Amino acid sequence: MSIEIPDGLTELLQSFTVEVLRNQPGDLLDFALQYFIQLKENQRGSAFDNARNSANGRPGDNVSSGRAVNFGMEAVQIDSENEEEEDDDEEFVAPVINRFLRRSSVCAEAFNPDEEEEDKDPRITHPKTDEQRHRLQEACKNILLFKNLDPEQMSQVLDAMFEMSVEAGEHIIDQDDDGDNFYVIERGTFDILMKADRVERVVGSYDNQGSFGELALMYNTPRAATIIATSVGALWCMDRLTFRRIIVKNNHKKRKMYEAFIESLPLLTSLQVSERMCVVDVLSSKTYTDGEQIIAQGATANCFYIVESGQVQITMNTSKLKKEEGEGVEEEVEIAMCTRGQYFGELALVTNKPRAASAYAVGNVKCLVMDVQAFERLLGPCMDIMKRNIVNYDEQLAALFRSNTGIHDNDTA
Ligand code: 1OR
Ligand code: 1OR
Repeated sequence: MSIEIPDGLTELLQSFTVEVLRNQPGDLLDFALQYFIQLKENQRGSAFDNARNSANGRPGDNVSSGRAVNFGMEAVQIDSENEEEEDDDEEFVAPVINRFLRRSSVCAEAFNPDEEEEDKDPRITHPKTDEQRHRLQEACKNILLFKNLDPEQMSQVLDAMFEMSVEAGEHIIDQDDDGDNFYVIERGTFDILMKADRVERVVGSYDNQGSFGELALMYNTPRAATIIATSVGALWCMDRLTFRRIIVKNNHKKRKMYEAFIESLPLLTSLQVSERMCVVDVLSSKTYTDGEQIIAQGATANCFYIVESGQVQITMNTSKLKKEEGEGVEEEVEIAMCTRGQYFGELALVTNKPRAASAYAVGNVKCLVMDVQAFERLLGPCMDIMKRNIVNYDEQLAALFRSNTGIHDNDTA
């Protein structure tokens, strides 16, 4: 008796196996679940993708062959000028994400350096005056994506960047376009707009700092949002090839380094494996010395923190805890201590208010830091856990407030 092998089974299993080998997931079952769900989602969205891809002159995916989901996208296309053994069929792999359902979690394994030839591309250098280089260094000082680069990589980044002036109203990026450059803001304000059900609305903004345009380059997806200048401004731009050669390659290392730690975080349990890896892509590690202030109460919030090592003391100014200020000198009291795996700095981002407390390093501390845009984009599914904690803060604050003002629950009796 012969057993009939259903059409497509071999290809389906083959492509799944390739993805497993490429990604080496910690949890195979979770990965398989996600892989096949995305395959199904892509199948549903393929009519749109195929139309769009053919408009772009790009081959659409052959969903039925089981090649539609590729977490290790674009191992072949990038740096392709020097790759002779490139296979036409593999030239372009469509984005994994269903743009309409899961827009907020654009993510995938972006690069496999083992499959790429080291540094074959000519380095791109845009000559700069000392004054320009100084301004560029200032603008790049706080860019999280650059934080983990070694000095040689950083110098290549600075060499490759070029300046661009912008006018108010200018579209720097249009949603759904292909990605060309990554941008660092030197000055100016910019709106972030996204389309949902054909209606475009402002979902965020940049105010004279930060960077954008990394997602399309990291994951080879269409631009996830539109970015419009709302004032005159200046940007530093980095071409796609340099971005991939340096930043994406560095992210690959980061994934290996932080995979186990990220998997262990209770906060991120609601995220799928590949989403957790995308969290790693946007995190950067910052170190603080004993007593150094990480967050200042009352300040505007830009970042979210996870303690990687050491302890972080959270303190609050006593005026916040007392009904009557007045007589005494204000002091800061400890309200919490965060250790490895715990997070802080979420409250101001969730409530859109200034920082509720300060944070200080106790001894040497390492934190993983994420900017507000990435926080909003990636941590939506973790919001329930955060909100439960925020309710705790409120209860504790109310209790402290009562004890400092002599008001007790049973006083009312
Ligand atoms: P890109 O290459 O896709 C558009 O081009 C850029 O907008 C994108 O990279 C990011 O750098 C930037 N969701 C997606 N992209 C965002 C977001 C965002 N914010 C900034 N960009 N958000 C999720 C909204 C559900 C956050 C909004 C605050
Ligand atoms: P943030 O963005 O406001 C300060 O910056 C961070 O301190 C805050 O987010 C929280 O992540 C963290 N009340 C308010 N914020 C707290 C608290 C807290 N604990 C830690 N943070 N309370 C302590 C509850 C054990 C209540 C205060 C009495």
